[in-house]
Amino acid sequence: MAGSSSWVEMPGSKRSLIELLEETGRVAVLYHWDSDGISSATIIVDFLKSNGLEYSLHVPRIGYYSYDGLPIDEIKHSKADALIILDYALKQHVLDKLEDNLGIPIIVVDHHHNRLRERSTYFNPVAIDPTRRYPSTTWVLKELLELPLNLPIIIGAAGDCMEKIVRLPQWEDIKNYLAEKNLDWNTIIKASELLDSNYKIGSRRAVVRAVEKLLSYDDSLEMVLGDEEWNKYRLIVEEELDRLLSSEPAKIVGNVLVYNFKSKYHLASMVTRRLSLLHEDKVVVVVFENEVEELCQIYVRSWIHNLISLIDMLVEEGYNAGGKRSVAALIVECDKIEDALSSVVRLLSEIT
Ligand SMILES: [Mn+2]
Repeated sequence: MAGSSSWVEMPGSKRSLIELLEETGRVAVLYHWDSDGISSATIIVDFLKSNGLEYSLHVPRIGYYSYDGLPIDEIKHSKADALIILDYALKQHVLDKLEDNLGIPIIVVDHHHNRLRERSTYFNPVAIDPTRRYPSTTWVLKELLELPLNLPIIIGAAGDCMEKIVRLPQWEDIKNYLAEKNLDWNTIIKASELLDSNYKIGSRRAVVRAVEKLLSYDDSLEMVLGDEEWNKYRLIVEEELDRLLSSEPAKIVGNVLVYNFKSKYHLASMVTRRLSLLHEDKVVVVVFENEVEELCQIYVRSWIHNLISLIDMLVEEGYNAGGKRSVAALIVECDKIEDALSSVVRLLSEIT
């Protein structure tokens, strides 16, 4: 694999992922609840099964990116020899605490903006070189496991990039794959939205089931699109999304549109994405309260500005923030949401 060996051999990842997995008897797989996370877990499970290795599947508390959201007891009970974390960007100090508590090695595969980790095996080409663009964690896995393009890989990329995939260098390969299989990108996006509906409805069990189902569908897009459970959830969340999208911004500050939403579903990411597509020349800020989880989040999206510096500044100010070039996300205690929003708007005025 000449193309990717330069970053595979970086500090913290001296051995290849294939070698590491092959020598681990039982692997606990912890993955992000979205379609890239589900697809990444499916790729790993496929690899583990084909190599006669055992595994267990684990999903964090939906909406949480901190130590509190991790299913520690569940992972301990799995009696795994190693934990692999997919598409789920935890801060380095959280990974340290997790590794100490579990007492097993942690392997990370990710494409989110993060600091490079020396302590455990850390496969993240974007942490090595922030100028590199990776559409999805599935794409990182494609290179690490030396896989040809397949349905889970492109569903992961569709989930994270949607119609903006055409701006990425990987689009050329995807385009050829689609032409060869006589598929179109909008249908792949639809498949990714079906997978996402499992977390949007708020069901961690559905997110676990989704991996086994996607694997059993064996590259058949028709089977994915026809899944009854996912279609049922999708209808429910689309109806709720329509309700949210009908509202006006609560506030407009220069080119920043601020929206306020409350819902029992996990729609912060999706509503922000849809709004940013409606207002491509603006920065969209969404303050979102999940009434079931008492979870408050702020999402920021821009297609024009690189939000990496915003994320760094928010972290410096002590916020639990993360994301990518085009999206920043913060989790805030609900009674401190107004202060956090002021910080976001102030910092945005500095970078935009
Ligand atoms: Mn991802």
